[in-house]
Amino acid sequence: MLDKIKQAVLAGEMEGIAELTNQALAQGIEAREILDQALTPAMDIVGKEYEDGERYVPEMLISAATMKGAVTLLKPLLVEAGVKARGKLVIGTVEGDLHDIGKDLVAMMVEGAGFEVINIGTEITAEEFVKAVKEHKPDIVGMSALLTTTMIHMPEVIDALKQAGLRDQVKVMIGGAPVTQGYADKIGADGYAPDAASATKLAKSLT
Ligand code: B1M
Repeated sequence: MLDKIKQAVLAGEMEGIAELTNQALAQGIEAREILDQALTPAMDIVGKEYEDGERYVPEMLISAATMKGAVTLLKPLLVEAGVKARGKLVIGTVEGDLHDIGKDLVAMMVEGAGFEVINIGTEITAEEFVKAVKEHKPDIVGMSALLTTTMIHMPEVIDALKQAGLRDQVKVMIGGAPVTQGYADKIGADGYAPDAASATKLAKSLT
């Protein structure tokens, strides 16, 4: 059954995943086992295949959505069993930028890795990032930018976090097509990831 669930995520079988997950639970398989032995290993493979160029973005999105379908069913049971999220990520696209496909992919993959993810959307100003950090108290704040004209807002968010006295309490990770490791170093972010699979690894390493 666990292997069936793993294969369903790999194949992106969104329609069948809820039934399979419910069948597994009915057979007495624990939510934690489904997460650790089927869903997480499947997403690890998806991430690896994407990094190796064997899987493309749409296929990764479908697998991530399939995993999300199972996680939604398991979440209340995991909470009940006291399984803590691995960490909390607040993620948004910076001011003036409405690109969200990559950001949502990162959000889904990081959620798949066991994080609680609060996706605050697009065109998020520095003040709104600070407000979200105050409200949700995440371990990591993630910023995405797809335009050379909007990535310049990333250091403004870092400055606003400093001004609010919050910079020591959160790690900052950034990404998006025009963003580089050099830029992350320059603006004092804690990490940069070039794609969703690496973003998941980075989030794990930052918590
Ligand atoms: Co826009 N656009 N766009 N666009 N668009 C680009 C980015 C562009 C490169 C196209 C081009 O000219 N060749 C160009 C930017 C040029 C530049 O600044 N260097 C561009 C432009 C100019 C514009 C407009 C200004 C066009 C216009 O109106 N004149 C306009 C701006 C609107 C605005 O934001 N204010 C605009 C609008 C749009 C659409 C609305 C039509 C649409 C967005 C739809 C949406 O997102 N809901 C759109 C799209 C689709 C694109 C392209 C074609 C695709 C972007 C995408 O979704 N890629 C893009 C060209 C391209 O990239 N080929 C382009 C797929 C996605 C999975 O990859 O977003 O890179 P990506 O995310 C990756 C990584 O970057 C990383 O992981 C993701 C997954 O692997 N990553 C992170 C992303 N965020 C991360 C955060 C992390 C870590 C990793 O940590 C927090």
